[in-house]
Amino acid sequence: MKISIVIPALNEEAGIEAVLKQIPREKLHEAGYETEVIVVDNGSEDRTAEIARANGATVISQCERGYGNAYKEGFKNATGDIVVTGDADMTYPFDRTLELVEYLLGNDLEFLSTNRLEKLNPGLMAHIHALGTFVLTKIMNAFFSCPFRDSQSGMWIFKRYVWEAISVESPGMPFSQEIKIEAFTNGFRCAEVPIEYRQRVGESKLDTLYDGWDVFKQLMHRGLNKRKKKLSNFKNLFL
Ligand SMILES: Nc1nc2c(ncn2[C@@H]2O[C@H](COP(=O)(O)OP(=O)(O)OP(=O)(O)O)[C@@H](O)[C@H]2O)c(=O)[nH]1
Ligand SMILES: [Mg+2]
Repeated sequence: MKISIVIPALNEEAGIEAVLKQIPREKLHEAGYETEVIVVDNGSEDRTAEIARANGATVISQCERGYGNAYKEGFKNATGDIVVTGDADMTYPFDRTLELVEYLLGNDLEFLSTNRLEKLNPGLMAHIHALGTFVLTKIMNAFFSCPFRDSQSGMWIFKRYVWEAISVESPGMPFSQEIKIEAFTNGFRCAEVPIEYRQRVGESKLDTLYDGWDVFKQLMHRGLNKRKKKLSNFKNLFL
């Protein structure tokens, strides 16, 4: 069985080497998995691509900026049976890839997301981001009856055929909640597992106001559309 690890990166020269070194490729190999590591370089102006290549990753270029655009290009190039994702900034525990993959397979799951909030060390995420994530997650839960507790987590472990069966359009940060909504509402066997969220290396690319608004807008748009569709199935009849 083959695992594709897909990592979007925009100017992450400070963290990319440590992220790639954290992936337990030998341990995965010993456990019988073939691995490929794909770094999607999203138009970096620093040495991200060069460092990634030197550390054994296949580097793919996506010139069109955006977190979602980067993932779409990465998934298009992934050839594994299972895909594992995460940021290029040391916040996600890639060193636990084997356990996460075995959790997916052992529980007969198709899409496993991760929850950063349950074990969160309060110093590691800005209060505004933690609060924003909590509120956005509650809205997502209400609109789609989907029980994820961290709608914004960027580490997912899933069977690649799930990606081929769903339609995720967001070019930017809303991609993260959209992939979860799509996997869940299309009936795939989903679950969520708590992970340790770690100290970021390098500068954040997240624009709290712009990205927060973008994520909120996409959620409301999708949620209200779904509601409208449901209501349009109801006919007002007159005798
Ligand atoms: N925000 C953003 N991230 C991108 C883009 N292209 C690639 N990325 C990568 O996507 C990942 C997510 O961006 P981050 O800046 O870590 O956003 P975040 O995780 O919400 O914020 P932090 O908690 O500060 O890390 C990182 O690996 C980025 O390098 C882009 O256009 N915008
Ligand atoms: Mg990050």
